[in-house]
Amino acid sequence: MNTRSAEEFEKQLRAIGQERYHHLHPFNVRMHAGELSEEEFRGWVRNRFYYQVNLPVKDAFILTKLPGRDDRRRWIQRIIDHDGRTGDEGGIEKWIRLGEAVGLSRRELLDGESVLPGVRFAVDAYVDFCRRSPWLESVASALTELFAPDLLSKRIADVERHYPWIDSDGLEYFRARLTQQPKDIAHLLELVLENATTAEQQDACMRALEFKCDVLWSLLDAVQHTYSGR
Ligand code: PQQ
Repeated sequence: MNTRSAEEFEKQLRAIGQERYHHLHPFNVRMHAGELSEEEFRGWVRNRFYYQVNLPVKDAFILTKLPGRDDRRRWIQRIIDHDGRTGDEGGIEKWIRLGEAVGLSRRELLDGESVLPGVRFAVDAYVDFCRRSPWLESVASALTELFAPDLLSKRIADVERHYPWIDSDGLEYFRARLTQQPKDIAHLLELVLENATTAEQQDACMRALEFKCDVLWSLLDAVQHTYSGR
């Protein structure tokens, strides 16, 4: 296989999202259709929190491997976006507010005891992938973010419409991501498109993105199995 042009490579990466990003998962489809019970919604928020708290951890592993100072300066912002800093609440804190809006306590979220085994396995596999893979593949695994903005805008609108029992302030996490994510996406694309210069590297990036789609899919499988009995 010859090296793809950057344009063709990006097209193929985007095609992976069209086919297997978690917007297609039946649990997500039901969320948007307003079909989730309060218990199912809480189950999702509680378990997704385990993904949220691990994002800055996997980003820290990647940070140690990025070869250049400029890229590290940009990447470190991802950790700050989630962990926050004094006077600047981060994404994890905003997710806790979402938890409170659906009736979960801060303590319940932070102790992590009720995280489902399947969710734990999937998220831990993602962190481990980012810890042990070459930086290019670890970075490529975050490319699911390419597909997130469309889903997030739709999620804000559909949750507001179908779940009036959830205080709209609880959705601040998603609103903030819509403003933070474009810079992440630009950086991811720049790193991957410019540095995957052989067909083998491009293939490895595509496999990394597929793996990450599977992580997100498995998370919803586990939540659906337990909370929706399907
Ligand atoms: N993915 C990453 C990543 O892998 O580095 C970081 C984020 C995602 C976020 O900060 C998100 O908020 C996020 N949200 C969704 C979502 O709510 O559907 C999906 C994803 C994703 O595609 O991995 C991320």
